[in-house]
Amino acid sequence: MGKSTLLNSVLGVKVSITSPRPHTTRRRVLGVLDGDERQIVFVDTPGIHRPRSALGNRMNEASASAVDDADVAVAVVDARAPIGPGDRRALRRAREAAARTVVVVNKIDGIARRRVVAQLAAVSALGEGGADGEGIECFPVSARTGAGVDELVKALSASLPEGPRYFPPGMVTDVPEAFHVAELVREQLLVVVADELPHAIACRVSAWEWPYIRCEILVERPSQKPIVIGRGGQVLKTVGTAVRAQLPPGAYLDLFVKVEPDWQNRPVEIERLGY
Ligand SMILES: Nc1nc2c(ncn2[C@@H]2O[C@H](COP(=O)(O)OP(=O)(O)O)[C@@H](O)[C@H]2O)c(=O)[nH]1
Ligand SMILES: [Mg+2]
Repeated sequence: MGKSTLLNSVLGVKVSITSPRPHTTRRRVLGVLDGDERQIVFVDTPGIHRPRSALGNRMNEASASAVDDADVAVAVVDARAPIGPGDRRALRRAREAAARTVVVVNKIDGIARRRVVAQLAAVSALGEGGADGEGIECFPVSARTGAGVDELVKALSASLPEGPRYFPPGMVTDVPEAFHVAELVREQLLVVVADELPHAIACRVSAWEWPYIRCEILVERPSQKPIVIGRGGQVLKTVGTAVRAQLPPGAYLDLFVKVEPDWQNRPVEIERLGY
């Protein structure tokens, strides 16, 4: 849907990883947008889905509590796909929980204007007959190109209640650097091996003595290990190169693959991973 892409676009910095796979984001990620006048805190979430593991439950809890805490819930729907039961559920949940809900119709790049208009109308129709009798405010956006993002931020900014500046100047996210690097590794693994291992992978930085960074890649079964390593270590090489390109120059990234049976259902493991 593009929630994480949208957060990065709003901030102008990559704080949350993205991928075509659903459920890529596994924890709440804060993004702090500091203006002269006000600070806006955006909260990226995994999104609500049907959980299949302890991790899935935890991801749903993180999403639900983020909506409960928000002044405005921003529901993101895809301009290119029909609005489905999942969209409706998420929207209903947001309207119940948050003081105000707006809908972003994302991915308007590269599609005909009339399709965007039709999707905006479809979203508006969802609001009709709602218990509060109010319509739904919609914003056509491309998180990828940035089209419509300024308008969205301006509208959100204008509608937020006054409050304290929660974060110090210069703080862009609450995500620790080591977690972010582990996420960059997972993001690249999703590019290379996601077809074989959609949800089996987790990453954790286990040593950080700049410029040396050791990152462990957890898989669930021994049979998955060679897939992640690749023939002659090719997968790890490709992943390492792509991640290093996003780190400050000089970083030395050491990748290890470890079997951690059923980590997705072990609360202690989920906690240690920072999810
Ligand atoms: N064409 C296009 N693709 C987008 C846009 N926003 C996100 N995507 C792609 O949609 C996929 C899902 O994005 P992501 O931000 O990870 O979605 P999330 O799961 O909702 O956080 C990724 O492949 C993104 O590159 C957009 O505005 N236009
Ligand atoms: Mg995401």
